[in-house]
Amino acid sequence: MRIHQEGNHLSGAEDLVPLRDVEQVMASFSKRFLPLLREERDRPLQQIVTIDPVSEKDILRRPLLAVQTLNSDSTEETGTMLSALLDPLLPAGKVEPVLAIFQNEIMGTPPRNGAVISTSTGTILQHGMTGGIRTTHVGCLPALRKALEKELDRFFRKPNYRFVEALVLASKVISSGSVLLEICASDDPDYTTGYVASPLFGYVRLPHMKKQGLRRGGRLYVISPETRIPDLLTFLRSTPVLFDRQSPVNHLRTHPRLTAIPSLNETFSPEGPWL
Ligand code: PML
Ligand code: MG
Repeated sequence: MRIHQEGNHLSGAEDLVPLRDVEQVMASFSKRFLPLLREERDRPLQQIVTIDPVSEKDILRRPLLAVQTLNSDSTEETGTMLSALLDPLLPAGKVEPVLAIFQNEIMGTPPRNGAVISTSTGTILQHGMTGGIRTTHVGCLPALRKALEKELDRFFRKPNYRFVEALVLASKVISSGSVLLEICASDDPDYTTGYVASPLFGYVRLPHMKKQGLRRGGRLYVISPETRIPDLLTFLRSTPVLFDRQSPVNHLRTHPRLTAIPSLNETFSPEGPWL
């Protein structure tokens, strides 16, 4: 379910659920968006519902990325850490050009409907440059989603209500095997936490990714040189991926400023069948 205003994406929610749960999930998404739809505004919003039936045999099952969080009190501290995280993920000398793309194309222009893609050497790909690439067809086992949501207030400073959906999306993007890293800042002016996702560090939550009140944000996917772009786009846009388990933290690269959160990582074991 997506909420648009004159073709611009404002908010969205999606899941991969058995047929018998569709009605209930739709009702819960509608309830979530009702306050937004009721807000008074000069231009009306559109509520767009898409139901895309997929066969169970086509669903890939994957573990979520492991989660770490940065302890930071300012955008300056977070900026320094962002460069330190990108350094081992990119070829020598490419941190600056990639961060410049993030600053110019994501933080320097009005929000797009999806992600921008660049190569690890700092070239922007034209695919979806205007509207951006939207990653869809993701889901998370309900018990796993609940287990994650239960832990949030214990470990994260608020606001944190966007965390689980961002983790699910980033986990799909990185599971493609072609995306070396993703950098994200929310376009919500009141939500200042962002993240960097990568196979090496997992999902690193970054408080103070941007200043409060800034209506700018979005996602940058940085891909490896061997990437076959059409295959990547097909995977991101239409391959159904269900996240059904957490990831162990023991394979993660970490850093003295990062805290890995075990209970968001390896404690969950699914109960019973999904279907
Ligand atoms: C978005 O608004 O779509 C981005 C959400 C980023 C969530 C970061 C977090 O809370 O971990
Ligand atoms: Mg968003």
